[in-house]
Amino acid sequence: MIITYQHINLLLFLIWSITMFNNVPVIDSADEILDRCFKKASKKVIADRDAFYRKKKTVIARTESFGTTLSGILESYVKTFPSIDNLPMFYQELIRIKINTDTLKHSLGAVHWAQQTSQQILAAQLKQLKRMRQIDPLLAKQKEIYGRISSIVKQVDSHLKILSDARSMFKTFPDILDVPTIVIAGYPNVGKSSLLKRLSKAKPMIAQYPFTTKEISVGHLSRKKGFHLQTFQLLDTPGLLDRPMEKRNTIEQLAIAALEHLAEIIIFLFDPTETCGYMLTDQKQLLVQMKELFVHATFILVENKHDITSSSTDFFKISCKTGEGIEELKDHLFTLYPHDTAKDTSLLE
Ligand SMILES: Nc1nc2c(ncn2[C@@H]2O[C@H](COP(=O)(O)OP(=O)(O)OP(=O)(O)O)[C@@H](O)[C@H]2O)c(=O)[nH]1
Ligand SMILES: [Mg+2]
Repeated sequence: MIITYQHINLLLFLIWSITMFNNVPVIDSADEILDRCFKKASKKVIADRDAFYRKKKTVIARTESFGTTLSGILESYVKTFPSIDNLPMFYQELIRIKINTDTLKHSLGAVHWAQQTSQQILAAQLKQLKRMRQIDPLLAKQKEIYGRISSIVKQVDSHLKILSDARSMFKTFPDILDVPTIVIAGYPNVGKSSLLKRLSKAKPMIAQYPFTTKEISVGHLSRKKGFHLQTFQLLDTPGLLDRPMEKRNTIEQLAIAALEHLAEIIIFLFDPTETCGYMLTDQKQLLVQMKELFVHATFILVENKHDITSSSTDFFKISCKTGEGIEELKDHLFTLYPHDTAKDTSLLE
C-alpha cells in the first residue's frame, strides 16, 4: 500500500483527537489522594547526627512532600483536562448533553481552587515550621498543616467525582476525523446501523427492536482516485422520532448534535415496509423537520428493505440484507466528493 499525504493527515488528526481526551489520568477520590500523599511523605527520612535536627528536618521534608505531591496531583487533573471552550463544537455539544458543561467547568474550577489554596497554605506554614525550635510545637504544626490541607481536598471530593465521571464519559466519545462526513439518520429500526455495516468495516449493533443504537458509531468509506485517497467519515446515529426538539431525549439529542455539527451529507433512510414499527407518513414528516433544521446539508433519500417491498418513488433503493443497491449508493456518494463538486440532483431532494 502506498502511504499518501492524506493517510498521514488522517493519522495525525486521529492521534490528536484520541490524545485530546485520553491524557487525563485516573481521577482519585479525596481519601485516595490523601492516602497516596501520606504514604509517600512517610517514606521521607532525613539524616542528621543531632536528634532534634534529624526530627525537624524529617518533619519538614514529610510536610513538604505531602503538600507538593498533593498539589501536583490536583494540578495534573486540571491541566490535562481538555479545555471545553476550545473543543470542536460537536464534542462541546456531547459534553452539554451528557455531563452538563456548567457543572463540569464549576468542578474544574473547584479542583483548581483546592490546588492553589493548599499550595498557599503549604508555603505560608512551612516558613513557620522552619522557625520552630522544639519538637512538640513542630509536630503540632505539622498536624495542623495536614489537617487544613486535608479538609480543603475533602471539600472538593464531589467535584473530583464529577471529573472522574466526565473522564469515563470521554472514553465513550467517538473519534471524529476532519474529513467529509456523512450522517445516516432516520426513524428507529429502519436499518441505519445495517447500512453503516454495509458501507464500512464498522461493526455496529443491529437488532430487530427500535433504539438499539444509543451512541454515535463511526465508520470510514475510502476510495482511491489517482494518487488521492478519498475518505468519507460515516456516522450511524440513534433513531429519531417525529417530535419537537424540546421533547427529544438525550439519546436523540446525540443524533441531532452529529447532524448539526458534522453532517455535510445526510443519508435519510426510510423503511417503506414499516416493519420498523413506524408509519412511512411519520418518517416523511421527520424528513421535513430535518430539512428545515439542516439546510446546509445535502440530503440523499434512501429506501431500505427493498428485498421485501417494491415501490415506485425515485428515491435510492437498497437492501442492507441482500446488498442490493449498495454499490450504486457508494458510487453516488463519491460523485459528491469533495462536497463542492457538482451534485447529481436527480438522486437528491
Ligand atoms: N428485510 C430486511 N431487514 C433489514 C434490512 N436492513 C435491516 N434490516 C433489519 O431491520 C432491523 C433493524 O436494523 P438496524 O440496522 O438495527 O436498524 P437501526 O435503524 O440502526 O435501528 P435503531 O438503532 O434501533 O434506530 C434488524 O432486524 C435488521 O436485520 C433489509 O434491507 N431488509
Ligand atoms: Mg442502529
